[in-house]
Amino acid sequence: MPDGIRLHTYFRSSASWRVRIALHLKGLDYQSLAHHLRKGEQTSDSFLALNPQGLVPALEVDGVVLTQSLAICEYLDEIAPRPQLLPPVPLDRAKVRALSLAIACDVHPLQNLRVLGRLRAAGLDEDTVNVWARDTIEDGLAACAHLLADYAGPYCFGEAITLADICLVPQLANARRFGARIDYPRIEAIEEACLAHPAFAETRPELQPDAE
Ligand SMILES: N[C@@H](CCC(=O)N[C@@H](CS)C(=O)NCC(=O)O)C(=O)O
Repeated sequence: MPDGIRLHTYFRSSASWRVRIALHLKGLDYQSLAHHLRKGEQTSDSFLALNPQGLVPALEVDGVVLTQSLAICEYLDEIAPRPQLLPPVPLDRAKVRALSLAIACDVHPLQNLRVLGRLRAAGLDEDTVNVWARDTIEDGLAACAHLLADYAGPYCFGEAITLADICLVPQLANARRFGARIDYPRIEAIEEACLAHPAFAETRPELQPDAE
């Protein structure tokens, strides 16, 4: 097990929340280092030296820097295999990854701070930018509802929390922030089940030391 884990984070960052949930589930202690994204601290030379992408989260493990929340979660799953974030059966694992990637690759990046900033810089007004973010999230959640339709709860893919839940719940917080519709009973039930679990409840954005 690593001697020292440092998480570079921001309270409202949903990608950072994914990692906080995984660390909590695995019972791994870590030190939190906050970077204020709205003040642009992710673009400082010192942060770019850690993560040239200028994005949180980044995880320092015994001095080695890991980036990309899903790669970090899979790393944590490998060093601390219980509880498993990815199911043992390859077909199930592919389904969990597909939902996780649908959110992390196809929804979240389109409503990310820098993308919305670029839309504003291109001349879009605030309402149009918000509609972009809201519609992007609504399209993604509609697809997720379909991807989950054949599975029973309480979590996305059954009785065990997986990487899919770790991606879905933080994305729902973003959905609320942008006023996106979340009226899918299955998704609402998954969120409720997850938030009843300490790994989700105790790592919520509003409980972070840098929360505003
Ligand atoms: N694919 C990356 C996304 C990371 C990401 O977009 N982080 C956001 C916060 S949730 C960020 O740092 N945004 C800063 C910016 O857009 O400048 C991951 O999963 O780690």
